[in-house]
Parts: sequence; C-alpha cells; structure tokens
Amino acid sequence: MKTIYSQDHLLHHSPGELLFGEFVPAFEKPERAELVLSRIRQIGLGDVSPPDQFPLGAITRIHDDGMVSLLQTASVEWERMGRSGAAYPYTWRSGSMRANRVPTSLDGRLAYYSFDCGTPITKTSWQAIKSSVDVALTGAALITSGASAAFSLCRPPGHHAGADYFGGYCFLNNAAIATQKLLDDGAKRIAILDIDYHHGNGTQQIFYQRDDVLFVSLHGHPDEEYPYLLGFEDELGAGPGEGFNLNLPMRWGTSWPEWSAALEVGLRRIVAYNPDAVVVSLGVDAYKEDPISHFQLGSDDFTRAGQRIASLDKPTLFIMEGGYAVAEIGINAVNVLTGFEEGRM
Ligand code: Q9C
Ligand code: ZN
Repeated sequence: MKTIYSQDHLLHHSPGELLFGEFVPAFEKPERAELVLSRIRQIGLGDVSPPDQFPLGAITRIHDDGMVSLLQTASVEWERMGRSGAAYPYTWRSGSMRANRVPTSLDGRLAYYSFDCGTPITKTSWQAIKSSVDVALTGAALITSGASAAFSLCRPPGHHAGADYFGGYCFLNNAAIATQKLLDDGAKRIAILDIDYHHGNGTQQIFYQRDDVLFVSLHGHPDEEYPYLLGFEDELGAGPGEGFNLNLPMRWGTSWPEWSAALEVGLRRIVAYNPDAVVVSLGVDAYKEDPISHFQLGSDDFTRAGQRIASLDKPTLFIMEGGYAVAEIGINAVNVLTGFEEGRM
C-alpha cells in the first residue's frame, strides 16, 4: 500500500496543553508521524510519496471561511498584539451566548471558532495544517484513480474539527475533506469508520444531516471521556441523514472482546450501506499503554482490526488520527495496515 507523507507536519509543534489544571507538554507531537514513517520503511509497506497541493476550495467545501482564515493569520495577529508563544483561546462560546455574529477581535474569533485549550496555533502551524489536508486529498485521489487502498499519514489529526470549530489537536478535518473530494470526483456513498479512541465529533457534525456519508465511530463513552458532549448512542443523524450516524461508545477498560464486537456491529452497518469506498479514521489511542486513554487493546489487536476492515472488500483510504503511546505508535498504526493487506489476500 502506498503512503502519502509530508515533512511539513514538523512545522506544527504545540508548546503544551492545559490538562486537569496543569500545563503539560503536548501529547500530539512531531515524533508521532516520524515514528509511523520509520516503521513503514522498516517493514517495507510500500512507496512513500509527497502530497500534491490542492486549492483552498477543497477545504472550504467543508469548513467555514472565517475559521480557515483565522488559522492562517492568528499567529501573526497574536504577535502584532505584542504577545509571544502560540495563539491559545482564552474563552469559549457556549450555548446561551450569541452565535449570530462573529467577533472581530482575535481573542473573540479564537473563542468563537475553537472548543478546547489543547490546540494552539503557532507561527508555522498553518503550513503543517494545509499539508495534512493535502496528504489526505492526495490519498483520496489515489482511491479515485483505482487504488484499492492508500495510507494518508496526516499530522496534525482532524476528526475533532467541525465545520466551524477546531480543537482536540485538530484544525481541519482531513477525513471529511477527503470524503467530500471522493464524492465530488464521482463516488455516490462513502462510509467513514472512525476507530480513534475519542469520538469523531467533528466528522459526525459535518455529515450529520446527510445520507451520502455514513459515519460509524468506536470510542470512549462521553459520560467518561473527551469530548464529553457528543458521541452518545442516541445520536442517529437528522433529516435526510437520519439513520446514517452510528456511535458505539464503550466504557473505560474495554479490551478486544468487547471492542471487536462493536467493530463487527459497525462493519455490518457499513456492508448494509454498500459504499463506493471506505475512509478509516485511524487512531491507535485505544492501545493499552496510551497515556491519555483508557482502553486495553494490544498491538496484535490492531492487526486483527485491519484484517476485519479488509473483509469489507472496498477501496479503503486510511487517514492517521490520534495515538500518543509514541514508543509503539509505529507498530500499532502499521499493524492495522499490514493486517488489512493480509485480510485482502
Ligand atoms: N482526557 C485525538 O486523538 N485532551 N485527539 C484529552 C484527557 C484532548 C485527542 C484530555 C484529547 C484529544 C485526535
Ligand atoms: Zn483520539
């Protein structure tokens, strides 16, 4: 399987995040993608190619123009105000505040377009964010031209980013943008299977009212786990999208028997949908040693998951999302891909 990778991801390096009252080093760090890349080379998964560059229009198919320009200019505006370091939001909008008017100040726009304190914008973040989207879009183009599978080694990740908000280490929703590109290039139905430990709230929100995208997510139950406000099983989609959203939340401590049973439920739903292609939001933070997560998957379980995903027998675009146990991130992510290739034989 071919991998798409850009070293521009190195240009996004978060100075840190506020976690349970302490400012700590960022879990989402550049080594993550470097270690996945070196594992790909070590086992000889296949060619590694740079992305093509795509116009901003592919991004604004999914995201609000004002948010996209904030991501591009926030760090410059931040510095112009005499501040150092990265641009962090200071407040957030909540349900009872007015949302019919986008603030003009930098802090106001950061409040309006973001939802957490773990996703700062540095001076060079935009170049990394844009390259991550290009990596996803280049993978989508491979699938459109007939590849049976491709791996977009995206960083920063994307599945927490909604149409008009960023957060959860995610700025732009790589999987959603790639999905829209597959549809724009002729696909009729796309299924997104999100196996990252966290609920893909952004992807869910983007496609919630649509029936041309089925969203299936396996994740930590929002009663216990980030992002807390979305990912419950009664979120089924709305309007024309009703019935095209499937959440499979699980409790802390979940291990392979229960997790794989949920995967089978998700796979059956995807088979019934009969998509033209599958996009996998590939996070490996369900791993037992993950520092911020509470599932118990082992490295071999990721191989098994890849084998089971292969049984769908559809063109499949894997998009890198989370996973913070850096020592094993290469093994775990690539195990899904090699398991998939074994399952295809
Ligand atoms: N519960 C991705 O995996 N902080 N994002 C969680 C501890 C945010 C994870 C704090 C986690 C975001 C792409
Ligand atoms: Zn995650």
